[in-house]
Amino acid sequence: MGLTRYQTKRRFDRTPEPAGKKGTSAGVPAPELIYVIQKHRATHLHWDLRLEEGGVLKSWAVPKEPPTEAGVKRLAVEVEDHPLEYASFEGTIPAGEYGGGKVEIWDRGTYRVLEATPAKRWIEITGTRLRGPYILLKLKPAEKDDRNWLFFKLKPKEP
Ligand SMILES: [Mn+2]
Repeated sequence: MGLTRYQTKRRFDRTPEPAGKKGTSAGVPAPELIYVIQKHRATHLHWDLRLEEGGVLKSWAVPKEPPTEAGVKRLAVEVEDHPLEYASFEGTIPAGEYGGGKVEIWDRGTYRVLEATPAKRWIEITGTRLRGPYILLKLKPAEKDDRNWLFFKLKPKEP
């Protein structure tokens, strides 16, 4: 995924520059990965954003409804990784258990990585409610244990 941005900017049938061997091949988009958001009526209603990464679902709890349009920024609190099978989970976690409350799938589909660093994910989401380019941005990248991120949609030409 490190070369995706380099490769998408160039037409390797027209430039003598190397296409690069790592990452995806020129003209071939990054693989489609699991994207899901579960609405979770726990003690505090929130939306769990989950993105397949490295064989698990990276997860963020979003306290307000995730944005479908550019211009709305949401706090997204990083939580523990979940197993891939969790993407299809719906049901009621019993009261008194961790996360007790109703879980329902609010949106699901796929996403592609456009650029990823430890403090940033620039992704293209193909869901039903959420579609298009989104950013996850760590608020305090220097603080390793800080779990607060921002989640927002980009206008088509950004960044
Ligand atoms: Mn949750």
